[in-house]
This record gives sequence, structure tokens and C-alpha cells, in this order.
Amino acid sequence: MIDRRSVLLSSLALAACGNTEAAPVADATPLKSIAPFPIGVAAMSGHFDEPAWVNLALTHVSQLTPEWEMKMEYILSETGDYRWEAPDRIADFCTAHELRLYCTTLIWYSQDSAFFRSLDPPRFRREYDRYIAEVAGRYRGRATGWDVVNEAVAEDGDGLRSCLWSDVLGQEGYIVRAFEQAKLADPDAVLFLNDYNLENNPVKGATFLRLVERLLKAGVPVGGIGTQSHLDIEIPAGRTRAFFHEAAQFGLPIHVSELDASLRSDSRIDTRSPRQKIDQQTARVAELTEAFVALPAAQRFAFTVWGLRDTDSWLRGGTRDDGKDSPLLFDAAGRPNPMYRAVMAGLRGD
Ligand code: 9MR
Repeated sequence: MIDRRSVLLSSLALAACGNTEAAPVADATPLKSIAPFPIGVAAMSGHFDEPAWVNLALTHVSQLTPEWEMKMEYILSETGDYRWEAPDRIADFCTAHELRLYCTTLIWYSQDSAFFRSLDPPRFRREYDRYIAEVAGRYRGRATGWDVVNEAVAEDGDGLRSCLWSDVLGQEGYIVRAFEQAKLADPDAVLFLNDYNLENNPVKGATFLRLVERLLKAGVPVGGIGTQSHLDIEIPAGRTRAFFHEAAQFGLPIHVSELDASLRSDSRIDTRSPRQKIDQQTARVAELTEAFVALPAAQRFAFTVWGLRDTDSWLRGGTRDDGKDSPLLFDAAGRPNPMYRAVMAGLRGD
């Protein structure tokens, strides 16, 4: 919510200054010119009114993921109506600028809805199928892929989450059904199971991969593995590489779907200097990039950052924010951060 507000505020500030000219992009080699796979970024439709964002995005990325406007929270009203304005705007922006459109997310435990809660089980099942058919069907032919089910694994990695969807359709039943319906709605989109802390928490990573294995064995049309990669910079060296090695065994495309790397440590008294934290961050991001680059070409689906500039990040804002976190590739003015150089070095194999 906060990031939506800040986008609005920055667009208002631009408008107030009468600054509608495209801002110059700071000197940095375009990531998309180096990467032999798509580079993606999360976007909100409000960004399109901000020339500096548009310039920076079109310079560096070849794929967009709507940060929240293709989720149930935007699309589905309490009375069961659908709203398409912002998601259509994002899809049209992609078409106009020849960007790949990656969509998130059809079913997510954290976004159930008052509408679904009001339904009896038979109607619930019909509306579940209809939601997926309507949403995935609308972007058929334009969406390169979908996060069909997001964050199915329990926080600590011990089994799967319970949620509204699992209560009505079964612990794995809702996942299976979502993939089957998505396949019917858009047979050509690559269908992903997406989750976080897979590198950071080996127990969770293993539970996730066992789920993928069970689904594939049961013939469920899972077409890709999404690892959000909201990286914990304290993650021990080698762990990310180990996860990618395990994940690659299925031969499926892998999407680094939401990369950011917060410098903040909430869980301990941190006496390190800013420089030491940045070194830690760039080492982790470099390992992730190298692990992705090392995948067979057919398995490198895309490498997506969850926002362009630090000030675009969901990690900035709110009560925990000290205004100093730098979790993304570019600073507030669009200048490259050390993290940009870490990704660039990983892409170049330096
Ligand atoms: O960054 C997103 C934020 O703007 C939204 O308000 C929020 C709820 O839709 O989702 C955030 O993105 C999340 C993503 O969809 C799933 N993984 C965690 C991301 C950060 O919370």
C-alpha cells in the first residue's frame, strides 16, 4: 500500500514541477543488452506516468510483472465483479513497448476474498474455476507465464499452508485445480509455482521441490519453478547455488521472480558498517546471478527484480523503514547501486 502511495506522490511531485520531460538515464550498460535471457521488473500502472521510471525501465528490462494490479485484491470485488482497468493498462504498455508480460498471481493464500467466503462449496468451486478462466483467459496470447499458485509452502517449510482455498478444495487439491484451470484458460503460458525463502531456508526449499515433484508425477501441468529471491543477505555462502542445483533437476524453466536484498537486520544488534553490509549484499546477489547464469539456457526463464529504484521497493516505507535501505539495483535518482554492478558482473561472468 505504501509503495502505491509513494508512486502516486512522486508522480504528483513531477506534475507539480511541470517536469514532464524524460529524465536522463544515468550511465549504466543496459542489463538487457548483456543478459541472454529476459530481465524483468515489477511495475505499477502509476509508474507509466513517470518519465524517469519509464526511461530507466525501457533501458534495462525486457519483461514486466504487475506488482499488485493483476492480483485478486485488485481484480475481484466483494460482490464478485471483475475490474480490468489497471491490468489492461499494464498489458497494453507491454504490447506498445514490446516487453514480455509476466503475470502474478492467480491463487495466493494471502489474498482470499469476502466474495469467496460467502459462497457454499459447489458455488465456490464454480467461481474458483471462473476466476481463473476469466483472468488467465483475458491475457491469453499476451502473458508469457503466470504465477498460478503463490506461496503454498508453510512459513517454516513444514508442509503446506492452510488457507481458504485449501479449506474448501483440499491441501493440494486447490493447487492441482488451479493449474488445471489455468492450462485450459491459456495453454501456451508457462505455469509457475512460486515461493520465497527457498534459498534462505533449505527445509522450505526441499518441501517446495518435493511438492513440484509430486505435482509433476501426478500429471499436473506445472511448467516452471519461481523463486522469489527476496534474499536474506545473511544467507551462508553456497546455499543459493545448492538450491539452484536441486531445483534444476526437473528440467523446468526457473524464474528469479522478485529479487531484492534488504540491508536491514531486524533480528539482531548490527554493528557492521554500511560498507560491510553492502559487501555482504553484493556477494549474495552475485552468487544468485551466477547460479542462474549457470543453468542450461532452456531453463533460464527470466531474472526479475522487485522494483527498479530503492524508493520503489515494498521494503521502503512503513514503520520499520529508516529511509536508508537499498534493496534494489538503482538509487532514488536512477543511478546504479553496487547491487547493479554485482548483477552485471554475474551476467558477464567476471
Ligand atoms: O510488492 C507488493 C506490494 O506492492 C503489494 O501491496 C503486496 C500485496 O499485493 O504484494 C507485494 O508483492 C509481494 C509478492 O506479490 C509476493 N511475494 C512478496 C512480495 C512482497 O510482499
